[in-house]
Amino acid sequence: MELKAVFFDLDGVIADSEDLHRRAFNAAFKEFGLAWHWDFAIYKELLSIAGGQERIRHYMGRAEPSLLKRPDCTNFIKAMHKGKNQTYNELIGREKTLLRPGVAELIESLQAEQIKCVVATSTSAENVHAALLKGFGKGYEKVFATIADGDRVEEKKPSPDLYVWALGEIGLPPNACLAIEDAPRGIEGATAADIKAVAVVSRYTVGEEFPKAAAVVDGFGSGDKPFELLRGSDFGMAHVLSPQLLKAWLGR
Ligand code: XBP
Repeated sequence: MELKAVFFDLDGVIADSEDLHRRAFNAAFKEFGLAWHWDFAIYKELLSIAGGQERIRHYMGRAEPSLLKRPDCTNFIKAMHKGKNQTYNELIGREKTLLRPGVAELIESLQAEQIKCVVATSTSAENVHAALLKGFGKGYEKVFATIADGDRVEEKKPSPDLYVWALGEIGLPPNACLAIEDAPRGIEGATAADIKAVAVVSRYTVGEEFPKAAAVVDGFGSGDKPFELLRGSDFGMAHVLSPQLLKAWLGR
């Protein structure tokens, strides 16, 4: 089947933003009087839980389970997450660039071939808006055929729901699409929706296993900084993610 659409995860794939989320979570914990601190190692582990509110609830269960019994626990988590998002927005504003090197070039070359670009992320709508606005400017909605954010579905990744929702929006079968993810649970979500997926590892997922990925690389690659192929075939092509290479991976 011909490649008609490419799904991009947001945090870790389009944007190098996961550490900003981490710092924003820590600021919210402080603001809400919690002596919690998520360092790199803890956050790496917690990234297996998709969604900010889900991640807070999960950690609460292990760090301070009595809080889960508070009658206003859900609202407490919601308020903390809201505070976290405000800080995240401020942190984004201070960044020079948020996009991972090479992603804008890949999106441009896909569009030149009329291949749709889609965002598929567990992240909440307001944070998706903030990140894409920073990355692509006011016209970001025109860059993507559709944006599947975490508020669209009940079950986030590794559930296939986001992907299934997005397939419905663009009206394409899964075998005409390829997903780019940086984390195993993202690859799970895409493949559970029958979409072939490749991993572009990020700073938080280096060294992880991606058993279901068709290929694994360490970045998008560019002329002066080609990606390293960690698994799969490059079909003899240059180590830069290009429509040709994505088509070759889909074809396998
Ligand atoms: C992204 C996430 C999100 C962000 C924060 O998942 O897990 O939780 O870390 O999102 P994926 P919030 O990259 O697999 O799509 O906006 O919910 O805080």
